[in-house]
Amino acid sequence: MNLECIECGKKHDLSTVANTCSCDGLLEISYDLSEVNFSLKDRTAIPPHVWKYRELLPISGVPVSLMEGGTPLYRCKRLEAECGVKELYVKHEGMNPTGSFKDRGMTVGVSRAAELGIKTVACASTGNTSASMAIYAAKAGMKALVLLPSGYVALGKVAQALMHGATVLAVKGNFDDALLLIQRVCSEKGFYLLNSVNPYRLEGQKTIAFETIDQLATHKNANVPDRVIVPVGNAGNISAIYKGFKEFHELDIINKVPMMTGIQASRSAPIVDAFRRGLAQIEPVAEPQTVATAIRIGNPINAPKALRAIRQSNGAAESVTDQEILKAQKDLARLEGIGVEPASATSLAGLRKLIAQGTIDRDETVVCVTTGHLLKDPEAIMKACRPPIEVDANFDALYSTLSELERS
Ligand code: AN7
Repeated sequence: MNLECIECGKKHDLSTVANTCSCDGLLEISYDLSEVNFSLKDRTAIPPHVWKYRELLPISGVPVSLMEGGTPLYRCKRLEAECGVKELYVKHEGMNPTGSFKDRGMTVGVSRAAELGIKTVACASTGNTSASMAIYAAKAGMKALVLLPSGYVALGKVAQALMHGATVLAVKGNFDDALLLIQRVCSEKGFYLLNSVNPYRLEGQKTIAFETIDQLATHKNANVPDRVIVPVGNAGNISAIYKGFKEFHELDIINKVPMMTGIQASRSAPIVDAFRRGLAQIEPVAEPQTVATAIRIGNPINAPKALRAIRQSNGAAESVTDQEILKAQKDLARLEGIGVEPASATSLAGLRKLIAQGTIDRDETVVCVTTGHLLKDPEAIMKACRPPIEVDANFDALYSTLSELERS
């Protein structure tokens, strides 16, 4: 195993707690795959779970685990018909222990912190990272410090961080401000940073790719999807999933790497902008906005990894409006029974847009990743749906309301 800079290739000692190189490049964990004792030849017989893939994870001892991963991959026939695409699957990451994909990364990140003897873990978060870090810190007996952008974190996520015992501070600024603050606090106070700039986090998240392949093998006509569509905020997840596919490709488990396709919210879309303009680096968005508060991020720290993933896989990047996001959220809920928070619905909204543009071929097999559960953001639900109608507790009142509804 190596810890390598993605920009200059410098190898770093595995005992380092730094997340970036002296050249400021992001670090990445790499394996000598010819050395991997891959006992997973009959992988599909074992139920999915992050630690099923431990030969390709950077932790050797007993992990801090709450049985993360193993999320359902749904075939979505009604949405297929509606979107006009040949095969559509949804990988519902909202079915993890805290209701988001972050748990896959946190089990590895907190296991690493435990190996290092860390007492306090910390993060800045739009919500889900904080909820996830809080439960794994609780499980490991560590302290957790969280910085949230004040006023822009969905209720369910704050509630989780609080109940699991994190110290939660609401910073009067956006996520990007909070991330700068927490990075400095971590380096000055020796706290362990668990944002997705931490390469151990991304190792856990790459198991989304492994599981998708194993689950598709059990569906009759499918093996490797042509395309995987991922909501993008701080840009860690799309980079991690790409890395997972690349490792399975190098191990000859799959014969191609899917086209990685990243979707951002339209007023928080620096990666889409850089992709369209062919820029080597993003230009940060100073005041990001979107109803999808999870991805209200203007300066994604993993942008170099994400742009590489999208470009090297011949993928795409697109942005969607709040209106398109909310429509996709409702359609997932009402056509397929898949309840997701707004940020997660960007993958379906992006699919529709890219089909309409002709970027996505109707013959493709597509997997949309939905990253977080519906109940994370109850306030967004109450804005999107008609509230319950009050009725008196007698049959006359009930029937008169029901017939009014039938007429309307
Ligand atoms: C539901 O919790 O950044 O592109 O601090 O919660 O890997 O950042 C959340 C991100 C997509 C974007 N969907 O993933 C945080 C945070 C949901 C999310 C993303 C997030 P990345």
